[in-house]
Amino acid sequence: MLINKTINLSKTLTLVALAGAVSAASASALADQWRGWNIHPPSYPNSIALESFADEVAEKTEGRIEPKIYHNAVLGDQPDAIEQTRNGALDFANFNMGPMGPIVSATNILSLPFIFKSPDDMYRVMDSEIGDRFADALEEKNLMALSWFGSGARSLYNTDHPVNTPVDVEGLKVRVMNNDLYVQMIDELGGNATPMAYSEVYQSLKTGVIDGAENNYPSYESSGHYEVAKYYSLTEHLILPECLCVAKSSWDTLSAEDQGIVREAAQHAAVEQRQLWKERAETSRQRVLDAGVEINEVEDKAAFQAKMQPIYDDFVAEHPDLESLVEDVQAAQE
Ligand code: BDP
Repeated sequence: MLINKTINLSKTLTLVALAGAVSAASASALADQWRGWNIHPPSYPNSIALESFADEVAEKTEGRIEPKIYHNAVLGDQPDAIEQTRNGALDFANFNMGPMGPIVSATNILSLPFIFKSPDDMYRVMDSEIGDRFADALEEKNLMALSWFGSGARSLYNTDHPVNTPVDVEGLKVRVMNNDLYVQMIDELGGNATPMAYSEVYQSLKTGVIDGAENNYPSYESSGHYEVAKYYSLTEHLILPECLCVAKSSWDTLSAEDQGIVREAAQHAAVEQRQLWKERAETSRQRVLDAGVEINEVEDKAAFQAKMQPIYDDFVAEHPDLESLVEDVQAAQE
């Protein structure tokens, strides 16, 4: 009797366990497992905001979508991740508009040096109907830009000397993001541009393959570039928006309700990112100063702007269809 009872009990337990496994399996078969790409380490403002996005989406869709973020570019460098998101191998990502230029021509407008007067102007323009036009251009290439993050202003830094005037850039080997516009930008200043993946910059600075690069305070600090390139010069030549982008193929499978949830979560994430960004920019500035970095103001930014004017002229000559959008971005800041 006792033996029989034990057998029955263990059978029952097995059945219960099986039923549990089956229902868990069917729940996760129903759930959309979303893979998200991120270039930054987990403590970076963008990363924290992406995690909030993932949590809000999972919670509000009651697990119908389960986003998971892969930080530190473990799924590939940025140009590669853009391709993967366009073809649906990745579901979402935070992309900078710099490396987007070779794929979505209109976004090159955002990469024209000094196109935005300040990060606040950038936010204002991107949050307006003008930002929607950039989102439309991205959508044509299978990327849904659901909200805009900030990335401050990018400035030049190098291992050798402070940059005060364009002459100080002459002969410097400067890493740029993957975009011909940036090659031209450094060329116009008399430097030698080297397009290179972000992950390779630290080692290249250290071994002298390049002399410098350009980035905002949080990236200059979190990447450790400040340890090897100690002169940070406030040229503030690029103020680039970033998107929280979802693959169009993933987006199109969603119900209208879930699209609403995902869009709203992306907008909340942007509000959080912008606030965290502000704080982190200051913390990073202080950290690099404490580490002995020499930061210099650039008094005559107009001199840099003048040197870079041919970039505008060539861009408009090559893309006459985009001239009015360039003008609209400028006029929105007057
Ligand atoms: C950072 C951007 C990141 C870029 C990186 C770079 O947030 O998307 O990949 O600069 O310079 O500021 O490559």
